[in-house]
Amino acid sequence: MRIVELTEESRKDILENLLKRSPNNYTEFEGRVNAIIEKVRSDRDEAVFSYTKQFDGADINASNVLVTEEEIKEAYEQVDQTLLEVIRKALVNIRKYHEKQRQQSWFTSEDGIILGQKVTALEKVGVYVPGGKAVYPSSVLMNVLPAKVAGVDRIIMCTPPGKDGKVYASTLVAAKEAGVDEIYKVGGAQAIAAMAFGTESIPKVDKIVGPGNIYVALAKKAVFGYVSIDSIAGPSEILVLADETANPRYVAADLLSQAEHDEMASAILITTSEELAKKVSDEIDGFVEELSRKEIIQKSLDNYGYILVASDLDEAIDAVNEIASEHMEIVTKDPFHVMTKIRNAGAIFIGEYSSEPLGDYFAGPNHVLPTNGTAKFFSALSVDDFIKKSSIISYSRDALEPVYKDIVKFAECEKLTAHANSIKVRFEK
Ligand code: HSO
Ligand code: ZN
Repeated sequence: MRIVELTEESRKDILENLLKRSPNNYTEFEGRVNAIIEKVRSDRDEAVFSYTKQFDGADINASNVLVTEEEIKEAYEQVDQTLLEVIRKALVNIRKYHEKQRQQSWFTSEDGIILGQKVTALEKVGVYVPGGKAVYPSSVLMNVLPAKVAGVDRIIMCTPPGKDGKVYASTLVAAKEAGVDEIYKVGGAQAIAAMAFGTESIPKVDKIVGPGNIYVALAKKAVFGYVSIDSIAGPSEILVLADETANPRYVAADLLSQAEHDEMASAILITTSEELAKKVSDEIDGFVEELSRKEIIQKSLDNYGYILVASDLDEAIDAVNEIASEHMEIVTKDPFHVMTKIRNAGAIFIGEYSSEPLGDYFAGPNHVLPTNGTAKFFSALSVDDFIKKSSIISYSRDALEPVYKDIVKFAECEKLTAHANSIKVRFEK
């Protein structure tokens, strides 16, 4: 893996290279995606089923689009029973973590004035689950559980069928365990359009979450405003900040864990130790040979992998904050102190036993995280994504009277006399 000295210049070049991966840059697919959305909006089920035939090669219609109880039972029989136990254990941790995020409504009452914020869960949520290359039951849990904990009434799922019209058993089992209400065998931009606008078979939802390929990502962007969406996920990222105390073998293994996701994934080590840099590079060479996704890893490292050597920890931390990685690990002396200086990162893993896959599968925090520098302003998927807040305002006559003229003044200044009138009318003699 290339070793580069961290300078103003190298930092700028690397950032530019990383940002190329943003889904915002794939405008060339927008036309096709918009055409699919329009067609589904006008022809509804008919369009959805004909795209499913065209893109997935499956014969889906109104009578078999919904996964049946029978199919779910079959999935439970097929799925590895040890995996099922692991899913259940992870589920407990994820639920427990998200329960901490629940927000309460609040009210204040003072001198005839009651103000507050009423927290309400969204009514209907649609979770998209990709098929093909990226069948991740862990992502099913991560997308569904925060909605469940928030108290969403109805959670539906769309996932593409194979040619045989079947859906992956592990997806079905994870969905059932997490508490999904209905699963539809539809994928791609057509699934996003169906959930955004509704069809005869597929209900319109209030929010669509979940990862997908570029067509799914662009479709989610296009329907934003008709429905809410989670953020648009880009390729996975890991950034390890390490000093001379780090174990090079662990650091190398952790970098590769995210590089294996896809060729656009990025794995970066920033270290103050030149010696560690060299050792990690050697360890990586050793590991890559043994790993099954060797080709993907090699491409990802060639494209977006860096070992950066910084002259001191402050300079290293500055670069960490500028890159704003999806995941970061701190493997230094006094890592909790270093953590206080990290401003931008989706998830921070602290200490040498907190390797990134622990968070992907098991610890409890959500693995749906901001990518592509968006950790500067976005957070992990959470219960907050599935609630909304209504403001509460109640004034008594006695509370309104001393301030009513102020409000009238404000309204008149904006030349909104009907606004002024609605206040004045209450104090007519
Ligand atoms: N690391 C991915 C999530 C995932 N990893 C799912 C394994 N399975 C999010 O960046
Ligand atoms: Zn991962």
